Amino acid sequence: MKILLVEDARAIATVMTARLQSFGHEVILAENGKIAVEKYQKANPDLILMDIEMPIMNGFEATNQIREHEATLQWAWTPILFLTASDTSENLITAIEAGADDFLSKTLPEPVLHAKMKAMVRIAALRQKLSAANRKLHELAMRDGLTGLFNRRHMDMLLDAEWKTALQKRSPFGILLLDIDNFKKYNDHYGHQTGDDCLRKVAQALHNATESANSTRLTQGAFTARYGGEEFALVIPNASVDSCESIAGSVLDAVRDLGIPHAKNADWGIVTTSIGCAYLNVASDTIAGIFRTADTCLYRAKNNGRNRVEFG
Ligand code: GH3
Ligand code: MG
Ligand code: MG
Ligand code: MG
Repeated sequence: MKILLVEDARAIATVMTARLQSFGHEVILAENGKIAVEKYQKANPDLILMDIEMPIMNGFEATNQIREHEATLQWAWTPILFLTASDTSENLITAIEAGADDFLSKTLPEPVLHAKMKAMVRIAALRQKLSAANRKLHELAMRDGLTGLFNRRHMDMLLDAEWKTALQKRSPFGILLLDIDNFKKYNDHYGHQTGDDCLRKVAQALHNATESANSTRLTQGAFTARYGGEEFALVIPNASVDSCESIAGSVLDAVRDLGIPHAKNADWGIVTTSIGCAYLNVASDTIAGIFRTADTCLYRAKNNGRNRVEFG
């Protein structure tokens, strides 16, 4: 374990450090509460052993600050054990109320300290497993299972924040809605499994085109999502008209370039898409409004013969 030991008395710190190291732990030492808060943020320890009386900042205040910081993070919780001179019930109550999880007497016999640390290792291991599982769940919850793109729910969440910023800064905003042409016929002709493969490939091409636009700074922070069924959305915050047109063109080409055979797609013989592109010089009104415009443009692209982009 990585243990942050917070103790101002040098003699105690030296003895504790030597003991903890002899149990196989890494020890980071802080001489007061203020240094402890700084080192906690940098080192992300598995356990904090916290003295109470210290100069500059005492253990109670340091614990408060650490707990406040954890409250701003997801899945953050570091066990804090107070180090006390005597193990009275009054000390225990004060420690817990200050946000500590337990307390240890500084005069604990070495084997008892060893045993306590073994228990803390088990908690640390479980904590790591839990936060890994939570991160994985969090990641899964924002992705569409078939394509791996952001799902609609996550897109709506990101959009909310992007739209707020755009309204505040009066910055431009672009939305692309992309729909695969004659996809029902594709499914009917090639089967649903092949249809799913096609959706994955189109999603990947869309994602790659977006990433490439972001990395060449054509767009900044553009992202894609599966909007529903065989429809995808590309959100382009801070868009210029030129960047919207350019990315719409490259997405259209990227899907064509996949060259996925589609015998029932007019005379093209390959999978193509129709794209509706809505653009605002200055974000205003509601996010629903710009989506409605993109949808209208998409319908126009379909009505005008498919395999094209329409702007609005
Ligand atoms: P259009 O060119 O006008 O867009 O015609 P279309 O056939 O693509 O449009 P329509 O909305 O009639 O059909 C969409 C099809 O997309 C129907 C549905 O079976 C298919 N689809 C939606 N989601 C999935 C999916 O997850 N997997 C597969 N294989 N097909 C899907
Ligand atoms: Mg002290
Ligand atoms: Mg559709
Ligand atoms: Mg379609």
